[in-house]
Amino acid sequence: MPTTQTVMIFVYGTLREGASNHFRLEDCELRGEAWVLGHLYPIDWYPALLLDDDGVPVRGEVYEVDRAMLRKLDSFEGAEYERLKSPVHLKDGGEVEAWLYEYRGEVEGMRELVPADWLSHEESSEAGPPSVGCSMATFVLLPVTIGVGSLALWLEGSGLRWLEWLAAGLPLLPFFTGRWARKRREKWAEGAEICAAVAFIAFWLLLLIRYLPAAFEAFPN
Ligand code: PCA
Repeated sequence: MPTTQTVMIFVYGTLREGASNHFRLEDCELRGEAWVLGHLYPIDWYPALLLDDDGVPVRGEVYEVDRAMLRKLDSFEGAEYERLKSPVHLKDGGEVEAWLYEYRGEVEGMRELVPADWLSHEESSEAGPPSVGCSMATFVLLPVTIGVGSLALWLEGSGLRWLEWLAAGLPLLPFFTGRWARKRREKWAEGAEICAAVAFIAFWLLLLIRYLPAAFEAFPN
């Protein structure tokens, strides 16, 4: 029977047990509490880590995850972070090589967190994850876009130009709300992006239905 290969990952921010994104690691095996040397900054409702041998111990946990989970986490963390391998010190002694997400953005002028423990910072601050507003908007906009598009097709030729313009412009909205959901790192961002893509595809299909017969009529052979 094929066994799934697992790798180790050190988490120090919202993925930690008790923090806002830990649900993403549910079912992954905890290898233990751990720390790396570096600096921790509160960027927003999530932190940044910069590795530095002259830094302070940044607290976190090591988990065992499979490759599929690693890919999911990569897509969630996005371009703001780079996943790299680093030596990590286990609290119970010993050192392991683990993946971690180092921040790639700007931290200049930002106050460093000392002690470098995101969990106690998240508990004591108001810095909760963003609401799911943009994702919700995208979910609602999907049926609205398809509905208005279909209505415009159905009432075609009735002289309702504004309805055609509305049908043409609406797919842009879920496209943007989906992008914003991702930018804000909302919990349902993946679902919102899928909805935005479906709205876009539906838009093109409606366009095809609308204009393809006319194109065939223009060029019958
Ligand atoms: N999530 C990753 C990196 C920063 C964040 O909020 C983590 O918890 O390790």
